[in-house]
Amino acid sequence: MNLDEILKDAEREFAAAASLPILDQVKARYLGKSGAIPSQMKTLGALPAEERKAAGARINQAKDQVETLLRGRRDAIQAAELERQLAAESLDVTLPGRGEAVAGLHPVTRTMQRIEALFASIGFEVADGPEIETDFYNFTALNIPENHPARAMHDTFYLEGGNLLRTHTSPVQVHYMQNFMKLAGSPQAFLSPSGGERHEAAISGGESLPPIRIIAPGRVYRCDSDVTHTPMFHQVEGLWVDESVSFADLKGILTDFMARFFERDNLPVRFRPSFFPFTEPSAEMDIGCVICEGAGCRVCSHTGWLEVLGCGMVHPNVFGHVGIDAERYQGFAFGLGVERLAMLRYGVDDLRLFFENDMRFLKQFA
Ligand code: 2U9
Repeated sequence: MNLDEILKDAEREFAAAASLPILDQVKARYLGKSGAIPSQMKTLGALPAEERKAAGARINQAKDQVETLLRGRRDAIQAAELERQLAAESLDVTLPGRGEAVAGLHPVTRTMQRIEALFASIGFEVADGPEIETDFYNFTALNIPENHPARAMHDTFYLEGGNLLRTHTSPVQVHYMQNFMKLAGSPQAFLSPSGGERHEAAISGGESLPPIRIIAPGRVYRCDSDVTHTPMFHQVEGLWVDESVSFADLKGILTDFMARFFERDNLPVRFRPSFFPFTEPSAEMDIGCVICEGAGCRVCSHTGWLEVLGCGMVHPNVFGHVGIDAERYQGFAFGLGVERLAMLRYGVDDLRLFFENDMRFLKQFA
């Protein structure tokens, strides 16, 4: 084959190569070890010496031409590929946006944060503690001795080894008071057990203890599941201990809290006598129905009243378990269910909605 034919064939084959891998195959046929151009080189040896130089120069010239053709075709293929890619990835910045999905907090979290903010505004500190507890912290320290019927009432989840899932957040306050008393007797500067307020000197002998003013929000567990009960729910409990805390303080603080929580200036309230092992006296607090304003509806069972929390003065036996002198200090405590308050505030009529994670429900609170 003469060089002109080789060049013509190369031009045609390069032009037909549609992609870089195919182009490489064509290149091998012309410039590869046993390709057309090196094969021509090998024929030089058979030529008479005086013709060899000129023939060699012609073959080199043909090789340069093949390489130029190859480069040209490679550039063209690469440019076409880039063009295709740019067209595929093109972005029309004039199109209307799809909109950002807005994240939101779960209504129970929002309710808990609202409760925390309202109590923080009157000087309560937020305390927390473990969800796995011992019998002592969940029951005994709260004046619920072994074999007391109240233990059965709590439908406790027991764990292997004897620990349990806390049935209320009250153990948090027990831990807090124990740590508080440990710090009160320590010779270093006195920090509150959750690291909040700072009291410069250690408390000794006849000096007064600083007040304890805490709320304990968190998950609690009871082996109970039906339309109005879930095995896990949320509580906020509160505790105020000082030398002269009275039932009147309890009524004032809780009445004001409910009015602010439900944004009602003159929210009717009433306290009914009740029983809890950890408080004496104990009471249940009702508010005027926030759904029907007291007229009577399905939510308040046509009574005009809604039960919203339990409360009372801390039982002296509870103080005894944490080493606080019940002769000198008094305190009030309360406990409420967060889901219940969330249902009343948002007008949700089915507790189970809080646990299903249906976006159509949750989106309404974003
Ligand atoms: C300490 C001492 C006393 C917390 C209290 C209640 C009354 C109460 C219920 C409300 C609805 C639980 O979620 S619920 O089912 N709670 O009625 N809780 S007094 O008393 C305490 C806590 C800690 C050291």
